[in-house]
Amino acid sequence: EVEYTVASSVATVTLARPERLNALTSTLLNELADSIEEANQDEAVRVIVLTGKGRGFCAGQDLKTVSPEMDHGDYLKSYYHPVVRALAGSKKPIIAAINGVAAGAGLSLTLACDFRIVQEDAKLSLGFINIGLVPDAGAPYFLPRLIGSAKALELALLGDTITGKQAVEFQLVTKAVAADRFEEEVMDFAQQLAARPTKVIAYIKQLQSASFESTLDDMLAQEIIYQSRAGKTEDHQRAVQAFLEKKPPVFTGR
Ligand code: LHQ
Repeated sequence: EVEYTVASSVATVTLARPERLNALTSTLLNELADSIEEANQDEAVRVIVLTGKGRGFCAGQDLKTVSPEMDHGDYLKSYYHPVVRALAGSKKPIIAAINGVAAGAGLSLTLACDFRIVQEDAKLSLGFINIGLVPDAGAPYFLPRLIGSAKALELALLGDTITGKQAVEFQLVTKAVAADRFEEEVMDFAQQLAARPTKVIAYIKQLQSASFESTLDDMLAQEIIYQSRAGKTEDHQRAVQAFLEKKPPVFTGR
């Protein structure tokens, strides 16, 4: 239910139940967590793209699998949280390529990624409230951090659908792109990231992820640790050399 390919340093992880708008099942979520981990482990991979097969990105949990006997909390813990942790804990940059509708937990998963590129006319909805549920799959953590408390509450309580274009105004996404240019723009963006100093990207992500739970003293201590590591990378040392020789830097990720 998940397709996985690697080409030119980019791993593409594709949600693949197009007949159900890639609605999420326990099998799909297990495969998704495994694919993200595989990309994280593979040294040939420098960027991860998460996308959906067919006309949509993801319609959230497959509501055909939901029953009154099910404990939603247990389900989250078993199937969603490993995916959220794999995405949020990834040392490699992850781009959510939102190729169409993203609803419920489908939208939540994109919030745990580093970048969201969306089709202009895609429909985005937190939607949980429309079926009497609270936002989950990391959304209560990520959404207020991304767009601020008032806007996050607005999306969660109204459950409104917004277009990709409107999502840019909400600062919910990195950019919105016309459907006919979408795949090309995503791959260009991924290639640009793949050509950056991959180790240092990991350090930047780790450093920033500590920010909101830390004091200034904590963060100054953390920047000492990470800049010390960055200073020892081959990419940094070669880039300084290239600068002094008035050449463009070439980053190998080491
Ligand atoms: C679907 C779904 C779907 C099954 C479309 N399931 N079939 C939940 C519970 C427990 C624990 C953990 O957490 C969660 C997390 C959640 O994600 S809850 C939120 C679940 N998702 C939703 O409430 C969204 C429901 N779907 C929709 O509102 C619409 O389908 C959207 C806005 C996604 C797409 O609208 P359209 O583009 O108009 O497409 P459509 O509605 O015609 O859907 C196409 C087909 O896919 C259709 O089947 P059919 O046999 O009639 O062609 C839908 O029934 C099916 N489908 N979403 N989540």
